Amino acid sequence: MPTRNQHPLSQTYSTGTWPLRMSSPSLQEVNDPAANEELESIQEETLAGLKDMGCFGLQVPEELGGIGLTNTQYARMVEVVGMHDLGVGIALGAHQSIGFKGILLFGTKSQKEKYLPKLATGEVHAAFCLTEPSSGSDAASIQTTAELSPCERYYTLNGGKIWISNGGTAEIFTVFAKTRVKDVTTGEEKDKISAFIVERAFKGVTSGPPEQKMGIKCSNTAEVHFDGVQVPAENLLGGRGRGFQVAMHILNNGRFGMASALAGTMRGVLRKAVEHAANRRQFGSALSSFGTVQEKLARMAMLLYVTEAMAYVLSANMDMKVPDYRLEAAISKIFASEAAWIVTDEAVQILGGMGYMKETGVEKVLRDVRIFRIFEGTNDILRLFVALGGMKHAGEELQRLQKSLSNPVGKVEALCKEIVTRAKRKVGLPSGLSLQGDVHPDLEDCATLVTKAIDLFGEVVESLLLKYGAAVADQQFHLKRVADSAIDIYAMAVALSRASRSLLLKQPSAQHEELLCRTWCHEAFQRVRQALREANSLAWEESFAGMKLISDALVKNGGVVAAHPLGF
Ligand code: MYA
Repeated sequence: MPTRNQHPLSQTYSTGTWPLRMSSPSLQEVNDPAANEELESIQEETLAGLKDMGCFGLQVPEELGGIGLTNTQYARMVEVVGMHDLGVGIALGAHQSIGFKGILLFGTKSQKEKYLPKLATGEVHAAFCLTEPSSGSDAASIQTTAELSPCERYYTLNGGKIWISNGGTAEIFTVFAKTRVKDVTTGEEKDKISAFIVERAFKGVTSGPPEQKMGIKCSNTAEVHFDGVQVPAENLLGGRGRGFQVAMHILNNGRFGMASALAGTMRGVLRKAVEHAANRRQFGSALSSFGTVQEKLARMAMLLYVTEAMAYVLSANMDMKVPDYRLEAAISKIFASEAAWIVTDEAVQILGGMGYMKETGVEKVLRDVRIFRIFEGTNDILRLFVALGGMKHAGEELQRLQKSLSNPVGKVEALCKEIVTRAKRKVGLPSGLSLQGDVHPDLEDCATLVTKAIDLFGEVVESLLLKYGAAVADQQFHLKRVADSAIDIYAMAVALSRASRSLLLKQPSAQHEELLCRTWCHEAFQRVRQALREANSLAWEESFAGMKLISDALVKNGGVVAAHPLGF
């Protein structure tokens, strides 16, 4: 049996011609992650090498100076970066994954021609400016304003942005600000967000010193201020009042790179953990012979397997121009960032004292990966987005049923139907809910588990919708569990698709992949069952109510309420 599972790109997807300029030495040869961290910036040699290879314009069309990679090729590229240095990944990602992505997606011909060539070569860098002191997860609440001049030739931009990746180094910013917009039907004026391309060269743009961070230290993070900045009206991006949609679209579109970058990270640390477990002897045996270590390694391998499957299903769907991939993008971001945290933490544990030492390089990765659960939409807010995004669909279906039937008995399985259907696109499985017959016969037991999980999921979503109606949006204890189930079901579906394909293609690692998939699906099914039980049972209602009271008491007391066990 092969010991290494194959990369999902190896046979499944054709990457076409690989347009990256490969004359330069490899990133691993040039880049020194420890030196970058010490410097708190990226070494010149690395930056020059990345520019030479075309890494600053990976998805910019060739005619505009980039190398025009597909999403799948981009994902494969950032996987390599993620394996070697996440800080470099963030600098590159903040530049093109979100920094100038708006120009690429929504820019006019002249905006693209003006800005993209210099950005694609890395001559100038870009940043995405959304977050403000009073506006983090609540992106719609930004306070920065952009007022149109009476002559309508420019907007005056005022406000401040915080924690902006590349904020201190970028020359070009995508900035979100409130603008007054007249409703065409009512004539009423309202504040609506608009997006702008802002140059550092414009008078009134300043940035703060680099923030001192826990990890990804070589990537620059800084405040950016706009003080009466006159932005030409032609620098409006995506239409007046369309900024929220522009921001969401950029974020959805950028999230796919996270899963692949973190898959690279996991591969790197898993290799170190395996090497140590195989070579380190205690009590007369290699660590790898002990059950507790075996369980860790197996779980790490499964998490990597699923993350890779999610990353490349998503990029493939995007390449196939699937119009709406926001749920998959959110799920992939949540899953990958949590998987990377667990895998890296377990690698530190397997490495023991060595894992805690700087020289091994894993403690740095642990610090680097922590931010991924926070930025680009915290996993908490994205869980609500996944649960509500799916339930909205299900709720509409239920309303439709309620209108057409006096007694709505139809099962509301819309979210899962949608998720599973999407997971199956491009991985060789036809659309439709039934997984039976779509998967390799050797994995039918797993397919049965996925369909059972979907049935359970549908029943619980229906029950919650009937119980709470629109107020379900406020039931965050329940929504978290609904999202957890959706994520696990999606993870089962992509693992099943990947392993089925591998078996169908008789890949050398197919038997190993079958094992990864089966073990994953059996565990995930139990988790789904448990999470759904929690979301829909009286016993857990009591527990939720208890947790709410505990939290309220802590907040009221300004900290811990229980007396110290020693009484003083
Ligand atoms: S950048 C900062 C990141 N910030 C965020 O991600 C903010 C998180 N907040 C949100 O996403 C939103 O505010 C939420 C909406 C989701 C909470 N796609 O009433 P609503 C629609 C499409 O629910 P809110 C950073 O961290 C929705 O359907 N549409 O809105 C950089 C509705 O439409 P309609 C969406 O309650 C880090 C409308 O909007 C989405 O305000 C650096 C209003 O919805 C969506 N997602 O809350 C990273 N969400 O009215 C570097 C909502 O029609 C990159 N809507 O029904 C690293 C890259 C990796 C490495 C690469 C290496 C090279």
